[in-house]
Amino acid sequence: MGELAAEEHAKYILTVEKKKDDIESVLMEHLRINGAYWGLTTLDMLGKLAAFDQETVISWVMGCQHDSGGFGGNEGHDPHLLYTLSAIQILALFNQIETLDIEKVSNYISSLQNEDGSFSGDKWGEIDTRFSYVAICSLALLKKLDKINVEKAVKYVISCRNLDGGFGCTPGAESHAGQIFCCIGALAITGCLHYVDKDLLGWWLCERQVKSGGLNGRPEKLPDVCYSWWVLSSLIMIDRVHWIDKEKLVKFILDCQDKENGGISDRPDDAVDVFHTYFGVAGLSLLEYPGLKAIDPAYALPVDVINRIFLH
Ligand code: GRG
Ligand code: ZN
Repeated sequence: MGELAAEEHAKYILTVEKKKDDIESVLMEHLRINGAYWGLTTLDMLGKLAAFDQETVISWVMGCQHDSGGFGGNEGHDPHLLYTLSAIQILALFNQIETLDIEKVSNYISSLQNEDGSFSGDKWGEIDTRFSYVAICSLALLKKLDKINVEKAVKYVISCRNLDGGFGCTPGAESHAGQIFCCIGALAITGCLHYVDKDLLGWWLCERQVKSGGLNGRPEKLPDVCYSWWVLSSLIMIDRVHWIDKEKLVKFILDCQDKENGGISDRPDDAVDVFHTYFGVAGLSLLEYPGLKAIDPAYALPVDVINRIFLH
């Protein structure tokens, strides 16, 4: 199986960032701020964030902010909660949260809470537990959770729990590992994990491991490196990570590397991308693979960054 090609992965991310006008970058233009968060967090886990020009990134991120206080996916794009969290996370990585007008950003986020406690992603109103997580994580990083009704927000998340122990995007929607990460993350950050049946959910989550060692996101689906993040972080938050075979999962992730040119793909022999490179490296970090910075399973930022924010 070999080892993690750490140098190659760092080089891959640095070159992707520079190739701003190839076809993939054009297609992903609206996702640039998300992509920047995934890439920069990966570099930090690999101990290579210093290789990046901090000032250019920060001024570009601040240029993505809209008058409303929210951030768009790129300069001139409409604001959305998903991009707002990525912007805050990037600033946190560089110890630059103070650059923000915290009042303005937190007012934008709290304006998107609905009467039932749920959150809309933007002014168009789509509701999803992803947005509950993003709002709660963002406000916690800004130390502004008091701007929302946390009790109602938690109640809404709990209302999306299913009989199988998992969570979906809205009440009654099918359990999916990605939504489970969002709901468990939101409950972890707000100190409400006691509402979760950890054994039942832990059982559903550890059943996601298939023969190859990889994890899928729902029953009968193919394994994918990204679930090494969505499933594993959830298992850690509910204290059930010892229910999966860690060694087999490490092997699956390492088998998805392009060892020559860097990058990690969703499954062995597929094309690599920045997102799955993050998920692979973050999964290995959660599995305590040597040489990687530890990542916080709820905030999706390196533990030293989280400690800098909350312990000082
Ligand atoms: C800061 C870590 C972090 C997250 C921000 C965007 C977000 C909040 C959370 C997304 C959670 C989510 C729903 C992830 C799932 C993504 C995914 C692989 C969806 C594909 O689902 P299917 O059902 O694919 O189309 P499968 O794998 O089931 O074939
Ligand atoms: Zn994936």
